[in-house]
Amino acid sequence: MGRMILAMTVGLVLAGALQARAAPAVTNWSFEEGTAPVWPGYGDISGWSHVGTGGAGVNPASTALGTDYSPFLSGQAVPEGSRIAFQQGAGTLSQEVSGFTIGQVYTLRYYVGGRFASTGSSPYASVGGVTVVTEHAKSNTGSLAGVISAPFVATAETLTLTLGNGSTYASGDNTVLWDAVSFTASTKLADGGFENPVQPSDTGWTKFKQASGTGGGTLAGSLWTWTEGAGICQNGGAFQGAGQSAPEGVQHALIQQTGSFYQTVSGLEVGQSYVFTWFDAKRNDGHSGNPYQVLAGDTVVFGGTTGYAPTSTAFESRNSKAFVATATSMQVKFLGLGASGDVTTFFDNVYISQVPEPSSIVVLGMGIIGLLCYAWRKKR
Ligand SMILES: [Ca+2]
Ligand SMILES: [Ca+2]
Repeated sequence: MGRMILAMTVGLVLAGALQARAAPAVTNWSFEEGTAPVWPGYGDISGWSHVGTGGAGVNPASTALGTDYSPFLSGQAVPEGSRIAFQQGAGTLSQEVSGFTIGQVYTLRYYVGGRFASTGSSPYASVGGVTVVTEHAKSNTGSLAGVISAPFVATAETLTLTLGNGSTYASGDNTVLWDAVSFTASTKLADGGFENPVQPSDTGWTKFKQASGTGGGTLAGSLWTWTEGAGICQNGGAFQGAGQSAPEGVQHALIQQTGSFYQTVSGLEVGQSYVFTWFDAKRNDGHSGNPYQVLAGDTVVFGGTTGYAPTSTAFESRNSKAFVATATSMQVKFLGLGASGDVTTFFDNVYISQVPEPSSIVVLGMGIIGLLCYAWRKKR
């Protein structure tokens, strides 16, 4: 009975958090506003300030008439609407964004791309001066890629959003492409930071517990269900010979081999798209990462068929594919796939976020229906 009330309470808390909070709006978020760009596209970007060594502007979708109408987009599809922004050389695009709730967690989402396959750029993003997407290499890989930032806590109602291009991975004309820049309010899952229950804080082998029984701590009272080699460990314990601190709090989860941990997430809106975000790292001391999947219900939303094994001992931000809620409650499961050996992956800070562009999914759905109608007509 107590467990049932607890589960209902968790559901209610999530229901309020997931559905009630509006996300702050980014001005000209998809670069569709302002005067039509003139070839090759250099010019002001409505709502955004540009500072940098090179030019910036807007490119529309290619006309695909054999003319390189949008030289920076270079034939790639526009992810949202019919225009993208480009930024050439090191510098920033920025604007003030209002409407944040102080203390609320948000994630930043956008599409990012490069101009040429043979040369690279170095995109990154910050909010309120805090880096939320670290500088990384980007070239033209055929399409712009969706990026979801690490969750961050709003420290003011108005924060500066900066889309930057550095020089670490730059080559050639160092062009980065942007589209569909938006924020979404995020909700930490119940015990999403694995700080509960507190593991013993004395030394070595007592500072963790696995469902298989190993370790001196306990998993009793956790809002996750644990199996086999999955469990919780505290900073400074036996799994952290070289001192890998949890990115949130002082504890994180771990999975060895085929262990798993899962819980039911309540308060979902049927038909709405969501993503999970979290941090992972491989165990230190020369051990390999354990390949794992993340499942929403029965659907694999991260890791593919063979799983993903982290190769870094530093915690890094990951996100699932977007999935559509088919019920108001769905199970999320982190599942280890390591068949044998001392393979261990760490996890921390699991969040769920609404995908803020349901209109694009509706359009895609209509597109598929349109194609089916076309095929049906053609067949007749
Ligand atoms: Ca756009
Ligand atoms: Ca933690």
